[in-house]
Amino acid sequence: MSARNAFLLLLMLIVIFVAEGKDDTPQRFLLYDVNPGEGFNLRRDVYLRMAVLVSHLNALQPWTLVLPPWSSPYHWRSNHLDQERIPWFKFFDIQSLNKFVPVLELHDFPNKNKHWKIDEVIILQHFDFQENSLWEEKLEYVECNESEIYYWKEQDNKWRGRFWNYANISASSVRCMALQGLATTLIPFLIEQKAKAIMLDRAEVALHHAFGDVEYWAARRSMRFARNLVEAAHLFRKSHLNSSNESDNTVRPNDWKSEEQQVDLSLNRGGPYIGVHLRRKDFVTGRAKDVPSINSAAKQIEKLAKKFDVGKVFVASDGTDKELIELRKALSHLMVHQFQPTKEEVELYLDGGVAIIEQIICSHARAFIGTYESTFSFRIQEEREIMGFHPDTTFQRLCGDDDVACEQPSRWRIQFD
Ligand SMILES: Nc1nc2c(ncn2[C@@H]2O[C@H](COP(=O)(O)OP(=O)(O)O)[C@@H](O)[C@H]2O)c(=O)[nH]1
Ligand SMILES: [Mg+2]
Repeated sequence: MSARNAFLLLLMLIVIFVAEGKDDTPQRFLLYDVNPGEGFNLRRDVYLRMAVLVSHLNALQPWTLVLPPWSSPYHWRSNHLDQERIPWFKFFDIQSLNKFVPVLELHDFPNKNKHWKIDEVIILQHFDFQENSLWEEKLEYVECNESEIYYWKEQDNKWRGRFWNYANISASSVRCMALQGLATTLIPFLIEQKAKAIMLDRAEVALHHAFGDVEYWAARRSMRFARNLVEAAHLFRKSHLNSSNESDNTVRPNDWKSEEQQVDLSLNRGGPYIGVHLRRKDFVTGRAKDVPSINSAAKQIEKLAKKFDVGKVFVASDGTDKELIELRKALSHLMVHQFQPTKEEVELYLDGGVAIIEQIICSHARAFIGTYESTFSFRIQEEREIMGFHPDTTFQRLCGDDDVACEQPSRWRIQFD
């Protein structure tokens, strides 16, 4: 071998060595899932808890958060559509999420011949309730609550389970852990594990690290919606509600990281309409005291329209056609608008996307009124906080028919650094 070739060989070996050396701290992956009964908007809240957890983990080791595909929560009613295993990009701006913590769609999670392997599944559960015990952060391995285990071991010694309705995912181990604490309470445990890919199931058991602080809001601000949904909402605002970011004074930078706290808290920002979220279905029976009749809702909406001096109302609702016809009748003095997608639009946006378009339109209104304890309404309030609306225009809710006291929503105000 010539001296030159020997030198090149040496150089190559050094390059390989250095590249290998970088792998000393291998990439680790956090996957998660939520109680199947939980709806879309609570799931978005659980995402924030996991994203903040991964952000803290990343200060110690390189971790990536794997985005759990969406599968038909029971509220998605377009049964003719396949609404299983929906990737996040259908609803959210992945690049924007990535600017808070590294995220990966499940289909991009490393696999072998289209088989995905998770090293460890940890099913979180609550500690048994003990009267008079002081609250302290704690976690320990426990026996699985029979009712909460969705996993089984097959003959190949691998665990199968729901896994977001994918058949080609398995886990090497499944254990249950009782947790009383914050998502970040799990950090020492997660760091200590040797497993490369860990999944937390029932992740909603873990609480927010610090609900409502600057970091929470940074994660929340990174949850920008998919561009086509934003555009559909903007088109609707323009053509039906005389509303645009320019005329409403709600222009925002493309990158949430360069967003600044809005200082114009005038009551006149937003489009010239009232945004209403009228949650019906299970809320009508489940929370009868706190949810108004259609007639009472109409009276409350009318009052608000008068107060803000607007003649238009945008109604987002999961109510029946009959309920909405009744509402329109009772609001005959006002122009009532709903987002009524064509068949093609539903196919394109899916039920989840349609709901998001309605949320965006509500969030841009001069004033918003939501439904008591609906996470769908909460997410609209947050969106309005991010845009810097006056809190008096945001934290309002429809009151039950006989609820004279009618407590208004807590004002979870945005925090910027
Ligand atoms: N399109 C549309 N869907 C809604 C509306 N309100 C509720 N839904 C649907 O019902 C689900 C409600 O569940 P969830 O997100 O858990 O919110 P919550 O139950 O109100 O706290 C939403 O995810 C939507 O699919 C609405 O105003 N418009
Ligand atoms: Mg729900």
